[in-house]
Amino acid sequence: MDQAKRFRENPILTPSDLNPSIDGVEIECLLNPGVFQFNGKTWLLLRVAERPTQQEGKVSFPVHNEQGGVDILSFEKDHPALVASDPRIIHFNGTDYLTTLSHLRLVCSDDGIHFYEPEGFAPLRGMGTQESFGIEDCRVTTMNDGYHLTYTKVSEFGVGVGYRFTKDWKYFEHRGMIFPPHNKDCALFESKIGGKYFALHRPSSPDLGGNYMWLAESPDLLHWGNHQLLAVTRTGMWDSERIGAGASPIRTEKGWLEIYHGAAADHRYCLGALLLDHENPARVIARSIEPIMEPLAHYEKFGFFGNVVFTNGHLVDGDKLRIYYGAGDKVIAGADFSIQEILKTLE
Ligand code: MAN
Repeated sequence: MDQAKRFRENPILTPSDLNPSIDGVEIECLLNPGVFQFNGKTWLLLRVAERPTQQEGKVSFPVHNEQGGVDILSFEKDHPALVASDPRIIHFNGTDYLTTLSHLRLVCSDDGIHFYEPEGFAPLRGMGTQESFGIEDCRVTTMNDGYHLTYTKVSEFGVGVGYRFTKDWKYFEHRGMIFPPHNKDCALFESKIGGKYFALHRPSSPDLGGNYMWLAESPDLLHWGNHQLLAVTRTGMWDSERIGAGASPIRTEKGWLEIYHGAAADHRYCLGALLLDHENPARVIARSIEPIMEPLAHYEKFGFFGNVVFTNGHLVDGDKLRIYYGAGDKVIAGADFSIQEILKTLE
């Protein structure tokens, strides 16, 4: 059952609320923000997806070049070597491309509902060959020493997990790729368990296996090992094709509560919950049978890629879980949940 209390103001941010990051492109989608608190405000680290205005008979999209600038590539729509059946991804002559280029942009708010772009905070952009198709879907994990950013690095060589660290959102330490392709949806635990760091991640093994959630541990957040399978897709259910972690697991009295996304073959993205053991997070205590949130609102059903609710950022205040999410791969929305209510569905 859908338990989300959606904000009355939804969607809270749409592409026209921001300016494109460079000349010659438009903002096509705002999606999947990381969330954190800083300087007494609520901040979102938005994924901003851009591309040039599309011309009749052509598909055009930006990519980063080796100098750190942006080139526009363009293919004829009726070219026999072009496969363009998914609005998000195309194949040309054996190479895969994304139809948009994403960067990450900071916005902040005093009330958690009305967001604006503050002065003096530069966007985060793809850098180097591993990020030539952009950076996406950043989880922001707040720890004692600062903010740990785990995000999707995309290039023609694959999709992997990147890691950057900051204390002030102005200077960033680039800590490289922590999970190589194909991997995404990496959420760090905010505290150590038994002296070790833990992360949820989602490798894909489509030929044998699937898009499953795994757990890894690390002494230093850089070197990850002892990988353990955590949860698989479920045949015949809403999460039969792919699953992946949302933001950091939430410590509750019953265990670690993880909000995750799942989709079936029809690409309808819903949210569910997993409950993991406090001491041994590789042990799943319970899992949602029904989604806790489904694409129901108009702005969730229709968009750049409709029928999507996707979250990778939240704030917890007592029993209140406030998620920010990408709706229809197009706009940003927010919703509140009661943690106790979610836990009840996991009994
Ligand atoms: C999938 C979707 C897209 C995303 C790419 C690369 O196709 O999740 O939104 O851009 O993967 O991560």
